[in-house]
Amino acid sequence: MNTNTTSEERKFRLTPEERASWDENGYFVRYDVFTKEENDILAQIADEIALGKRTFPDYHIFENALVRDGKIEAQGVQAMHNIQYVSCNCQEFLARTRDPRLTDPAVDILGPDLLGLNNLYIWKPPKIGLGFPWHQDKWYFNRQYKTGTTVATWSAIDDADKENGCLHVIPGSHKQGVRDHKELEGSQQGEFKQAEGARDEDGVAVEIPAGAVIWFNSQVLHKSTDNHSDRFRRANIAHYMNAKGEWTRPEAINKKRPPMWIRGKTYPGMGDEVQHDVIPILESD
Ligand SMILES: O=C(O)CCC(=O)C(=O)O
Repeated sequence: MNTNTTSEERKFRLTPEERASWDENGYFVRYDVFTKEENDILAQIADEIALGKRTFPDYHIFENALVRDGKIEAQGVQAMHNIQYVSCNCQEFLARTRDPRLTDPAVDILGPDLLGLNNLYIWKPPKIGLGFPWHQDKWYFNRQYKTGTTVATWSAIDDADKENGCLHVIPGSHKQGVRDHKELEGSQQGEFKQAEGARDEDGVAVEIPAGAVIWFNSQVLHKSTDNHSDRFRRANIAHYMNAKGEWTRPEAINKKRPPMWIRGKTYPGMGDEVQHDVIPILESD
């Protein structure tokens, strides 16, 4: 792929307003990015994984903490990691992660050569779906990758609002560095620790309809709330970094989470480890 596309050649490039919001607030929203039909395909695959109809490694599935802790009896899945890496007889998640509708704006922010980091599908079920505490994804990424800014895309599969547990952000918090994160007490989702000193009163709820996408700087403090509604609140989250990033601890590479080639060139820093295609599921998985 030609890595030197100009801003004019990228159909989905950032607008000046989006760039201003990115710089000032650390995020922006676009509406009608994906159609219902396109999102239905991803939703169907993820539903089949959650309901055990597709083979998928257990270590990429996070159970709902209420179910895990025996507090309720219900279908237990809350989130799935890295569907795009793992072969579940589908390429759709990988194609979505590389879709220029998501990656063109990321190129404007990070440059032409992109790798994909963690990818998450949150299957927040009606009534029991749990929220996540205030955190910064960059706190996690810094432990694995030496890189500058990283970009998150949060694609709404369902309408997301306060009632069903939409994303909340603290505008401008990307300018304040990465905070310490601490373990939460009690029955909570295990995925994210709590950022120190983040206050609910500084946050805003980012309510968006299905098909819309939020791009946010991974240093932005964000959280989500529990799903109190009768509706699902499903979202697909894909993260991007500049391909010149390197392993923070090369001797302790977690082989289950290699970065994924997205577009442009790769570089020696982690060249051999970059994943270009889905990983076959092994017997031991
Ligand atoms: O979608 C959510 O409920 C929270 C997602 C989140 O915090 C994240 O992906 O970092």
